[in-house]
Amino acid sequence: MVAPEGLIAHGRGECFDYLLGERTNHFALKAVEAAAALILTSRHPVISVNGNVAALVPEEVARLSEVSGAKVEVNLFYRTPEREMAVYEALKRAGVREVLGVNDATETIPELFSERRRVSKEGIYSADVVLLALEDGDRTEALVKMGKKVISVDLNPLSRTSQTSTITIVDNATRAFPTLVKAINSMRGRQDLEEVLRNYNNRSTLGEALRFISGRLLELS
Ligand code: PTJ
Repeated sequence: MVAPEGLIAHGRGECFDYLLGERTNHFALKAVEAAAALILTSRHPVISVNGNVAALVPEEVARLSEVSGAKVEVNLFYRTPEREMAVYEALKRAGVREVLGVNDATETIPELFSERRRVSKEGIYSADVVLLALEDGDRTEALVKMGKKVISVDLNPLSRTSQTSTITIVDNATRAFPTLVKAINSMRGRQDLEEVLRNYNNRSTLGEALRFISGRLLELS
């Protein structure tokens, strides 16, 4: 399921997780609250799944899709029929009812080239909100340029995905997905969701993450 480059991405993430203390910090919780508000007020949310996400959190993707009504789409950077099928089957085994992006990736994301462009018309192409994790910066940026709101899960607050997303959850995907499921369940029906979104500032959340890492390194040294 995972591309060799995905293993490198995973290792990079582990390094940042050490710097973050391997726990969900206050800035991640703030981003999760905003992400839950955005998903609950969205018209057509979609969870974009690559090889790393399918390997790390397939059940959590199924649960998130169930509680939020978000569609699930396979979207691979290194797309091969074998990897497509492996990710599709992992999601199905985990309980995702409908998996888009395998036989129906007929639309294209402008500004991206070759196989990375292909997306489903019912999924990412028509989504207003896309949730992704461990994702490549070019693709995140292209989705934002298409007018999508992007929620990303990324342990590195300096990555281009983190820097260009609408909401960045700086946390391990294995902790962030279950936290987001809980937040959606507890915030459903709240009247102040728009206000939560208005008060959220991703720049300052990323700044908090960097200050946390810096403070932790000083403390440890
Ligand atoms: O499966 P494909 O073909 O779509 O390929 C996926 C690739 C390899 C293209 C994709 O994962 C990738 O390129 O990722 P990057 O650009 O290396 O970025 C991955 C980001 O995720 C880095 O900033 C890592 O620090 C971060 N990361 C790694 N592990 C985790 C993580 N973030 C959250 N949770 C993790 N467990």
